Amino acid sequence: MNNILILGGDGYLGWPTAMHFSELGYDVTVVDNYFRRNACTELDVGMLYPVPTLIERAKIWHEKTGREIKVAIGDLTDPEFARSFFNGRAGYQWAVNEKFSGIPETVIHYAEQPSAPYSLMDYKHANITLSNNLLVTNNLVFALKDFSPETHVVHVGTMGEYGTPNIDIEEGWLEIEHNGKKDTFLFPRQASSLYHTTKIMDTDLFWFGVRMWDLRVTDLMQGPVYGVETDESVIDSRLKTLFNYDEIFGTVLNRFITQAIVGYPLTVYGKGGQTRGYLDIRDTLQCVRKAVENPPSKGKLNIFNQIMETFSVNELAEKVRRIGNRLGYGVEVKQLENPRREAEEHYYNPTYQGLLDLGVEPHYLTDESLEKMFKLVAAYKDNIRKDVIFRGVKW
Ligand code: USQ
Repeated sequence: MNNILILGGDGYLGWPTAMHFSELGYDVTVVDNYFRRNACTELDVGMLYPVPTLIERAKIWHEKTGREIKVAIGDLTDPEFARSFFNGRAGYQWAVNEKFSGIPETVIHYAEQPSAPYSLMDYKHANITLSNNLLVTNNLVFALKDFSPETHVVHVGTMGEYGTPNIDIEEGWLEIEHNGKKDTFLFPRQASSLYHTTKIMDTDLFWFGVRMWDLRVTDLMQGPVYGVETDESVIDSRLKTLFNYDEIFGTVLNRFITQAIVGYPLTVYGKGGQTRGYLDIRDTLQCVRKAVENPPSKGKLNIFNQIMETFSVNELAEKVRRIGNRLGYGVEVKQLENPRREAEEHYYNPTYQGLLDLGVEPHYLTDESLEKMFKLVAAYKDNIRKDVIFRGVKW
């Protein structure tokens, strides 16, 4: 069976992805340097519940399913470590399990600092974001060029690469006619954080590798993800993915649900007209699976917009207020001065047909799915720390 290497396999999306492909019968190896856990400790932002280490999680997975997920702990900004997965010396001294599975046919790349506020806390965190994200991607591009140009990379980019332009957003590319001649280019990008800017630069690095060295890359422009449970995590509560609700690492809907449960007024930033494309964590897994199963030919960069429906922040707050009140929480909504610099009222019309055409079946944000999330988070109510919900990282 196809062998898959998951970079960033300990993260919010990385671990559920690892279990998903393992369950499908793929030979899965995960790599991580525990950046997210360490950053949460450094910033003292807390998580909803403690999560076993990656090595412990792989053991639990093995006990429960008989399947093996191989684990390597190490830093992919170190080029030798990154290259070791492609030159036959896989993860050498960092390897926890004995045998690696040879050169991967597919790499899923999540090994990035994923938070906009983190990237703008100060120049140090900006530098960490730039150096981690760009070096990991560049090390990967060179490892592929030097050892394994056939390997397909599925990279998780972000809808934030496009920003909020006053024109319809296409899937990755735009045909431009200029002075009577036409050509197709990457859709114009203009990010509103340094984190999002690194994702633009990732796309440029991959596009360069595709043009120069005939690499095969799929870039998934993903919107904010919500949710906790996936089909594979329900078998044991210790397999649940990590859940942040703090200002730095929590995404907006996960935050709002947590806030509603502890009676913290929902933190709508500014006018709340900021509109984004959202998706359920289970749909991330479906989309990544479809991307893996449909690799581009050599020298081609496929780009898909990975969202299932769009909402403004006000619409999300209203849904959470309504469902929260129905469940007996007295939910308040409060508009805060926006700590971010972003358009608060804008046109937003992205295309997102490509993954649906490949067969993805969306889990929409229904009252039932919201209620389920409420119940899941409420089980950990006593762990929720109000002091981490809003500290006001500004830019
Ligand atoms: N927002 C609020 N109140 C909050 C938190 C956020 O109004 O308490 C607003 C933000 O100002 C923003 C929107 O909600 O307009 C989304 O914020 P977010 O923190 O959920 O998402 P974002 O910072 O854009 O980043 C997240 C992930 C990132 C991913 C991105 C997809 O952290 O890794 O790339 O979503 S996208 O937004 O499409 O760029």
